[in-house]
Amino acid sequence: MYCASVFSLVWIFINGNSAGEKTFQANGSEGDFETSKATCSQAGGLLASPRNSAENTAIHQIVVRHNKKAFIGINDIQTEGTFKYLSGEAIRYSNWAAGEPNNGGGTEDCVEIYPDGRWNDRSCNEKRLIICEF
Ligand code: 291
Ligand code: CA
Repeated sequence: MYCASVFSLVWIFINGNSAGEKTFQANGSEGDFETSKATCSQAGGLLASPRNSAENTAIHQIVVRHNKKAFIGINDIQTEGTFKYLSGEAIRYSNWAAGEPNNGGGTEDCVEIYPDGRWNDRSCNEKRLIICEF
């Protein structure tokens, strides 16, 4: 195995941004929901989409490291109150903050993850840390 791959695996292990088959990465850049989705897709990945608590924890750690909230690949753009992955599949795992989702102002269809790992529905037009999964 090449040195770079070994270092990458060590880095992922130390920083804990891997869960199961997935690795999660951020480079500090920010964007609204559409920009975040496009950025990850251009990089050959997907906007980070936690499907269980291990994945959520890995994403949470990146949010803490950068001290910036991030969008996740979950929204209720299509049907208010029904949160789905980018694939269109309905979510089964969630980690909402108390009182969320509340569709504040009637315009909150995207989901941000807070520095405590909990989720809040929020306007898709906010700019957030871009975290991709590969
Ligand atoms: C409150 C809560 C959240 C909501 C958020 C936004 C703020 O959190 O009601 O559910 O998503 O407000 O409505 O939007 C703007 N424009 O400030 C405040 C943050 C901790
Ligand atoms: Ca909200």
